[in-house]
Amino acid sequence: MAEEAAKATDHVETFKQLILAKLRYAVGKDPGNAFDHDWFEAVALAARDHLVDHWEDASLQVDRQDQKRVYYLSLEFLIGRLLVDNLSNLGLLDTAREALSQLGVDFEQIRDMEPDAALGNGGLGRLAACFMESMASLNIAAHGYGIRYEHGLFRQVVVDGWQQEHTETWLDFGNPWEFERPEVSYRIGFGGSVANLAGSGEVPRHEWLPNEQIRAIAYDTPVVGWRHSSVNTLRLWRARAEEDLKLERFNAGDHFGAVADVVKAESISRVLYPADSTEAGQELRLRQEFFFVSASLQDLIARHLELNLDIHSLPDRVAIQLNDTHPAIAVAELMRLLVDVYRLEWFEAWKLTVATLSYTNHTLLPEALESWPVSLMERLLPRHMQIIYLINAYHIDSLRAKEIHDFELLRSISLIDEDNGRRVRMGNLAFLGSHSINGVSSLHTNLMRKSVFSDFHRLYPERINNKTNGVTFRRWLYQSNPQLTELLVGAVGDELLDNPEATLRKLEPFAAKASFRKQFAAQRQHAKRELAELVRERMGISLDTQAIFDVQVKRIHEYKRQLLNLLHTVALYQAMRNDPATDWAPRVKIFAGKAAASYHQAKLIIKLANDISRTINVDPTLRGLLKVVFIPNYNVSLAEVIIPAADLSEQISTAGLEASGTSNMKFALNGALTIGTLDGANVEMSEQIGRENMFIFGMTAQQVAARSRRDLNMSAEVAASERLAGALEAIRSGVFSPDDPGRYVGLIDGLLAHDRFLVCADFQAYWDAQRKVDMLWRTPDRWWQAAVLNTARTGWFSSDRTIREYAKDIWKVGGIGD
Ligand code: NTF
Repeated sequence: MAEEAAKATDHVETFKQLILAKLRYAVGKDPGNAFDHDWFEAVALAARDHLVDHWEDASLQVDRQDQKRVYYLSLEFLIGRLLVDNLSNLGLLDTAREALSQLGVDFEQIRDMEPDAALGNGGLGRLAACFMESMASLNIAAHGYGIRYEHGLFRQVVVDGWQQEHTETWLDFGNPWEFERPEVSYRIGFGGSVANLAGSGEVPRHEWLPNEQIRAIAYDTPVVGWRHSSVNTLRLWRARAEEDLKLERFNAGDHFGAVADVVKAESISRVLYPADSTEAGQELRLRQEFFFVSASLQDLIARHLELNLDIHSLPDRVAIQLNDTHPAIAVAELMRLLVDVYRLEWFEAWKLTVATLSYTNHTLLPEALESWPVSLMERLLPRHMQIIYLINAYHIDSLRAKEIHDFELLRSISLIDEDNGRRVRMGNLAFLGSHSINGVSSLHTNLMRKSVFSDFHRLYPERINNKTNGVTFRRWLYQSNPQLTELLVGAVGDELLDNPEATLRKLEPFAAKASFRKQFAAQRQHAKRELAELVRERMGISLDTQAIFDVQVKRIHEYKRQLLNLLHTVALYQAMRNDPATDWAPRVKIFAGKAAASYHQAKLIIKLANDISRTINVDPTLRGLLKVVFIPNYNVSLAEVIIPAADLSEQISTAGLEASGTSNMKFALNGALTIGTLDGANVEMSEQIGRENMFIFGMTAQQVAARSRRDLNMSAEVAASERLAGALEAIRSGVFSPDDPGRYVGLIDGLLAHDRFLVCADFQAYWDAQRKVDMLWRTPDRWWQAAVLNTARTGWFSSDRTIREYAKDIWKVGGIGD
């Protein structure tokens, strides 16, 4: 014991010296004149030294063992902060904390200096980040490939209740985690023409002659697994012009013209997801997609060949996962590289392509399915357009050869949509070019088989498979909720940290122990006080931490139905006012989330939440029983504070529309009870956790489909519910918007006439479920029993489980040393 303590002291001393050295020689400061940010940088750089040591070991091991590698291509990685993540996985968190405290520096303050790496919009991007961490933890040799956006997701500022978007500037102080690799760079072409190089009678040979070339420069960030099991690489590409300056033009006095190409080239990696509703925006988005796909494919093929491997062995050594259709152009680019550059015969190249690629679908919403105008593709990627036509033609030939002549079927599986001004369907391209197509929850995968890909599914019944999403418990339990983690470890042992999937189950018997429930509730109180403090500091609103913290945080979208939650809020407000004598359970309604800049309806919903909040929070008749807050600028770091503090998790999307959801898992893991529809992964959560420990309500996906076929007019539903009618009327008539009484007339009238997301249709069921919430809250024994069971039964939703399934079923890879 004494020996261990001495060792720990040693480690602290060594780490302290490392921090001081970084502060002095890398940051150029002394402890006397260092700002908080300087300390953050020094600690990050100290941690990075440790990462690098393990990083080298890991890549040597992969090479030595000739491991098959996984490449995860994603336009988004929603990483958040890395300091605690890295320190914690390196086993250095306590060491760093102690070292800093000896230096008189507050760790929490330092931690807050790190900006979020917000290189993603929401679930899809955060899933990519969880997957990177799990792959490293499971010793799978993996690379993430994406774009190093100079500006991540916009910073949301709420002014007078309205969302404003401000440029996000995460790189302003540099990024201590990344390594710029100027020597790793590839040429990316756009436009131009295609030369036919074959003489008459020869096999056709083509060469793409782009008329625009830019450079992709690599930036590498190490991704460390739990207990530094291995360290993988996230390689993000930055766009650069071939030439920094057209000197001739500059000398001729054309100073702007001299750098015009630079601006155009570099705009590709300037900002995440430019709005794609305008023509220019659309083109930039396609440029981003091709840019990172081409750089990544060139890079991974170069690595494959460097290892002296034959190009024919690509699928034996390489698995490429396409995160949604954003990288789907990879199908055509890989074909181009194999056929035009490596001179493979077409059908051989096609076999390799399909065997190497696999594709994950993340949404069935028709407006989110990508397609590109043929004219744009022809102009920007002429050779790829030819290849897409060829893939299509060969495919249709092969079906005709099998006596499949059904015109409707051929039309629906075609890569070209002929109905809407000729467009390339990226989902169809990704499907056809992949050996595996997966959905992200059991319900979503089944709906995929029946809807978007039903015709493909008939032709290729073995290709569609399900991989239910998961989340990394390192970030979403150990790091975000250390107090709860400590309590759980105390109960079931520290095996929890290494094998939570199995160990969490051992918590079940503790649900019946009053003393444990009490401690569990005390941890929640602690987290709620921290969140309340944040809300007080940022917004000047004080919250009653004895109230139910009822939380809906996610992107603002009509299908996620924040509006349903707001209608309930208003109805509850009215009921409380009408009936002050009733013993109402006190509630705090917490909202957060960003709306796409061009999504007017979503922005109006944010305004409504703020209007409702402003009215309700000051109403003295409520005696503080109900409060509403909309916390601005939701991001990963804010989620890490909010999720541990939630009593109730709102997962109330219209059934059939939320592909999976992942915050639903994070909330349950932290012991919140879910109120939710049978949608996405909620279905599987209810199977694991037990319906009796959740508040499941509303129409099923099947009922939604049937009701939608009938009509979307809600007069009957509104007539049947006085409560709903009252809430709608209050919003419509301007009770919450006295400054502009007509503000919500359009919103409410639209809802009544055409309720696409069945908000009104599910209202009564939702109201009833909320009253069950109140009832359970009044019997704390039962509430906390259910809460403990939620945590105990969420082990299956670890992204380690998800990644193991991808590795076994799709990628056919094992871990290092397996
Ligand atoms: C999202 N899709 C889905 O909406 C979520 O339900 C799901 O949990 C995540 O993906 C992760 O699978 C998207 O963000 C997108 F872009 F596909 F619409």
